[in-house]
Amino acid sequence: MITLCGFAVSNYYNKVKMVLLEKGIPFHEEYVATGPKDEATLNASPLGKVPFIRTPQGTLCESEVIVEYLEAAYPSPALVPADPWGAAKVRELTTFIELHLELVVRELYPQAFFGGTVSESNQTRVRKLLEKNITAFKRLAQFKPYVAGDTFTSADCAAFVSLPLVSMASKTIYGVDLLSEAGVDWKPYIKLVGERPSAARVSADRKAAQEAQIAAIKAKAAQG
Ligand SMILES: N[C@@H](CCC(=O)N[C@@H](CS)C(=O)NCC(=O)O)C(=O)O
Repeated sequence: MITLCGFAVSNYYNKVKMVLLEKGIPFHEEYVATGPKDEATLNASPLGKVPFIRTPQGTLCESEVIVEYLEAAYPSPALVPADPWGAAKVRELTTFIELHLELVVRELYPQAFFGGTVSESNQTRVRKLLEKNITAFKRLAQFKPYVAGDTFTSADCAAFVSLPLVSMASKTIYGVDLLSEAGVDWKPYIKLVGERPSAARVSADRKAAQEAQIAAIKAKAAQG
């Protein structure tokens, strides 16, 4: 049995969870927070990042590596086309979403979601890069109706968890949803994918985890 380690608010955790659910792979979830780590956790994920998985063979970190392992070990239903070209196009999109959109917009999260601040100069630098990268992503993304074309793929698992973050963070920091402003019609796409049972479960679990987090913060504040 596979154990998925991390937490339900993490987009990378949720991408892997969606793949597990889409493939019908039995799995347990184990809550692992980020921050200070014990030796066992660092041996599984040396940067202390989530997600990672525990398997009977050992542990594995880096969400896209995990997704590729799951695709190879549990090929049916396929979330990546069998032909090498189709498979590469799916990976190209996932790389664009995670490396050129999510990793860039992540710099805004401290202020957008966690009550911290991002300096004006960093906000300006990130905006420039995001605008450039979103324009580039628009050239690749198909939305016909799925991000890589007419078939649901693992790139949709990446897009479903990351595109709303690009929109929300940019809207909060700049007052503009940079995805929509660039003409990326992401909302109907997220609605379509959101109707899949895997996506609905991931979203419901994320919402419950976020509500629990907020309740815990309030309870701590009330204690003084
Ligand atoms: N490249 C990693 C990124 C994972 C990642 O950044 N996870 C976040 C949570 S969404 C995390 O663990 N952050 C804590 C940290 O960077 O120390 C992957 O794809 O698994």
